[in-house]
Amino acid sequence: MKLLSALLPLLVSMVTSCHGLIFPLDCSDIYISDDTRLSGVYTIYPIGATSAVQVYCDMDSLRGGWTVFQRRMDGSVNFYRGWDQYRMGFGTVGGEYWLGLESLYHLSLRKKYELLVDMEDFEGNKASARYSSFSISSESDGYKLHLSGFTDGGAGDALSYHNGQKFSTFDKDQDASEGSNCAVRRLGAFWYTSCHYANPNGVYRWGAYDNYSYVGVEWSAWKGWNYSLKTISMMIRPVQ
Ligand SMILES: [Ca+2]
Repeated sequence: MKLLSALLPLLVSMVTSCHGLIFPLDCSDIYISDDTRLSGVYTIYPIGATSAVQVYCDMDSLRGGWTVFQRRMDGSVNFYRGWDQYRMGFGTVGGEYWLGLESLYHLSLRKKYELLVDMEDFEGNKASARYSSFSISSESDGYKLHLSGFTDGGAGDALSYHNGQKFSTFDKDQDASEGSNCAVRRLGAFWYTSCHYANPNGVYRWGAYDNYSYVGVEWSAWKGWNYSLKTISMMIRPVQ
């Protein structure tokens, strides 16, 4: 009995320290527990032990540990979807997907994150944009975007224009464009202002196009508004 009471605090501290390992909140918890892990699909628990959700972890970019919440790569998944889908997430985690605003909000509550946006065009060029602070507010506040601290990785800053905006889908217009719905006009879903400098959830269009402008998978600061990117992924990692 005496031994047990002596061991109990030790056991409690072991269970507590293993908690991040058993129920990792994000990809950085997985990375910290074993930094030899490869990029790929893992299970995380953004809203606690009963909230298992699959996610793609980028263990390569800038030393790894990134939780990918948005990814386009081949046009295989339709991103023109409504509020409930953007709220809860959709797609194929090994391919194209959207993690979901509710998970993203809960992650924002638990840690301070930075944001990395990696992208590639159809000519094989790569570029990125990094923001030292990233969070979104609750659903009741429209999942408003908060970011700052831009660092250029060649792509330029296309997101600061969207800072402070609520998230909009074709069936929930919370943009700054009075009398029009940016999600419908730009065939996507995003933190639209009136309307966008970046449209990562737009229509997958295989490079340059000259008809029906502004609806592609765009990062205007790098390729303009009439070039749809080959790949783009948005990912977060706790600030060190
Ligand atoms: Ca509007």
